[in-house]
Amino acid sequence: MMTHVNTPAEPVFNTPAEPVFAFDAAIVRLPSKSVIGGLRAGDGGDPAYPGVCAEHEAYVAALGEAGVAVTTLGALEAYPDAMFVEDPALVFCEGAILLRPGALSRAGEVSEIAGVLRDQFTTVLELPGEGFVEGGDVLTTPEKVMIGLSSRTNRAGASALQKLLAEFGRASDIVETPADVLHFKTDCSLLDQETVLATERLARSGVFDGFDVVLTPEGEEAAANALRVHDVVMVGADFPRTIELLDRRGFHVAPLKTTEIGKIDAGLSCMSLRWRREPG
Ligand code: CIR
Repeated sequence: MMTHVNTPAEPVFNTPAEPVFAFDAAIVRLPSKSVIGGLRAGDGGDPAYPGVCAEHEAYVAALGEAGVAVTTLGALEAYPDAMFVEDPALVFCEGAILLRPGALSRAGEVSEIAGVLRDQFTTVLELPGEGFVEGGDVLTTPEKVMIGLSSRTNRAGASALQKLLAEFGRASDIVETPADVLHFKTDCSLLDQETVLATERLARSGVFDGFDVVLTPEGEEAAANALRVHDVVMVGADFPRTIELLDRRGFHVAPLKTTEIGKIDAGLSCMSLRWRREPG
């Protein structure tokens, strides 16, 4: 007699048809005056509010020029870091995920962004359990999602996130962020389907084996948080050697000022949540 054994179904993972940087929608939030008191590890002085606003405005314009429809949310004075909307949530074409920031002062940003995500996405999942994840620690590549452990993202949060990503059909790996680096993506960004821009300290961990890795020049580590949108790579304007390097490799570089937001450890990816709404 034959016995039929039911084996548990393996999750089926998506291979996105579109490049992961072919965004057509984004959410940003205006800076609050309280941004001058934003979290920071160093002591480079407070950012100037008008300068932060100018940097944000140029960034939103650049997203628009790259073909992205931008939804702009109002400033939140109660949350100095709330303009960095990348951290309290994740967005994919399959849906959104509400996270739990590891920075206590940022916890309330999640409920502040939940409403617009519920308006814009049919599926909005919530990170279960008590672990922490911030979006700055999550890099989406064509093959998988990389979740970096950091002072803002712990293993419990990362494991809980992996299960939610599997519901979206997305494979993921938990990886390490270098010591004393705020977020995983502080030190890396995707330049194209198989190329990353990364700091030497992150790349030497081997986390990007299999990728073509472009290293940030020494002293320009903060340039690693660049942002590819369609055919444009937005790079901090204060990093001339990185700009030249990417230009020589044939990338279409758009330099954007990040001097003021850099004083509170922020870069170009942090200021938006980006996704592809329409199938290509
Ligand atoms: C913070 O420390 O949370 C903010 N001052 C900077 C957040 C930067 N976010 C990001 O890189 N995704």
